[in-house]
Amino acid sequence: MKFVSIIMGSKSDFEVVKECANTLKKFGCLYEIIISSAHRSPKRTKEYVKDADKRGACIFIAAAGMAAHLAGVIASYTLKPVIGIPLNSSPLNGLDSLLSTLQMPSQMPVATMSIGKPGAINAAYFAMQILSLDNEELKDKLIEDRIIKTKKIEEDSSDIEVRIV
Ligand code: RP5
Repeated sequence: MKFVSIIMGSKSDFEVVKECANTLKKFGCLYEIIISSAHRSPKRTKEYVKDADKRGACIFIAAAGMAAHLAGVIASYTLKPVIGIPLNSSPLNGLDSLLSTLQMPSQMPVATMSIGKPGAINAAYFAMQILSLDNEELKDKLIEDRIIKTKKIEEDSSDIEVRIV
């Protein structure tokens, strides 16, 4: 069975990471979610990734703050795509986790999203866009979602817009 695996570095990350899980849920996308840290529980992280990979995880989403090595470490244990969510859990406002998630060496990619909640939601969308390559039902749901968003912009604008001519 195919599923998306979400891993976060700490319980304190859940408030933001649940936005990712909720987005996948909204589209009926199967996911697992666990806490495991690249630094505090490296053995658990390695074992979980290898096991989830075998059980059908087709995309890994890694969310971490501070010196955020979680996504990169996960990428070292799997060939499945890894999506990183840098979190704003430090006095550096997430710039530290953004750079440590994003700046991977050559030949070890991590698709890094924006910091915090927008990144958590985008991670789910990015994962679903990959899955929709061979899932017509999911693709149709994503197309419908785009249509709704476009209509909303037009409606919002029509309430306030002023045009010359
Ligand atoms: C990272 O350190 C976690 O991903 C979290 O964002 C940050 C702080 O963790 P806690 O000290 O709140 O557990 O590993």
